Amino acid sequence: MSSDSQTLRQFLLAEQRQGRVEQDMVLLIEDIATSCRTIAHQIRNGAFLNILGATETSNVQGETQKQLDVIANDIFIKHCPNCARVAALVSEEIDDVIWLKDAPKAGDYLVYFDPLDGSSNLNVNLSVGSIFSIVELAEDITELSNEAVLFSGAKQVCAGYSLYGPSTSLILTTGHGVNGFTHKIGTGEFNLTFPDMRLPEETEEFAINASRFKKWDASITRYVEECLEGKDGPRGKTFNMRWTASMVAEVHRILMRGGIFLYPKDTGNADMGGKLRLLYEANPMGFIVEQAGGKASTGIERILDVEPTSHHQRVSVILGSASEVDLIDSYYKENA
Ligand code: AHM
Ligand code: MG
Repeated sequence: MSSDSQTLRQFLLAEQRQGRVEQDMVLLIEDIATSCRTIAHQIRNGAFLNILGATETSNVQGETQKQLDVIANDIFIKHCPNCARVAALVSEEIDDVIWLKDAPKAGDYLVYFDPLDGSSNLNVNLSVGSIFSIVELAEDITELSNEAVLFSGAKQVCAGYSLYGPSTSLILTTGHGVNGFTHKIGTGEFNLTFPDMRLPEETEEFAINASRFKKWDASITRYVEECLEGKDGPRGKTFNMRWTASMVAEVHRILMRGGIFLYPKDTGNADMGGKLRLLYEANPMGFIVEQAGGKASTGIERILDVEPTSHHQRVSVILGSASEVDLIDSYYKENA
């Protein structure tokens, strides 16, 4: 990839000329990209700014917030309202929906985000990321409630994430495939470095937190055991395993070289409905993975078809290479 590849703005304006994205969406994506660049800067200087530790507050999920969770959240909240069509913000770190308009109209945008995912990795200097999802309202909203933002992932018009790894990436879909950008040190631009990302159909790599194996249901247990049996088992091939405890890093690896990521509902998290949140973690990642040719399922249904019942709802997540997701879905059918 040449060092003068398209900037994010050039890419988005070309998409706009093809009628694939509206001008207001271009502005909103650019504001999100600015948020991610700013968050990356804070993370990379976190040790000097003394902001890598925890706060004394908890979020609505009952999790202790890291200082950078709060800083990243503030950065998203500062930049996203620049676009005049943003009607509401839904953040992992904020209990209630933040309404920016008194009377949201059809065509306005709802922005859902996890400002800093995997933040338990911060103080050990491992990868973290930001995840976002955008829904365009099909109808006016008359009552400003938390319930008014409950739309299935199939309604998303844009989703993406930024990975704060050795370099800062921005991965984006507006429903026309997936494109990856890298933050260029020096110019400060995001440049298109991974056009039209496609994830391989077949894989020999899976990612799951294996410390929870006693809590898994029969379908997940069977899948993982068969992978571990390797060449002599029913899969007839050797599998590799990875777990970074950062969903953004896992999804990025899977987009780049295939694989499957599992954070299923199990007996340890069933009372909450799972671990990962539907509206700002599972839905955007599901949209991206599908747009790259993969699949995303709860085991029972396509993640993007789950009808949400609350804005911080959690869900079982199985996503990645299509054939592996299909196989796990078939185990759930057999065990139903
Ligand atoms: P967070 O949003 O509170 O950071 O939690 C989500 C993260 C995911 O990035 C990751 O896949 C998972 O939690 C790791 O969980 P565990 O620590 O149970 O392995
Ligand atoms: Mg998260």
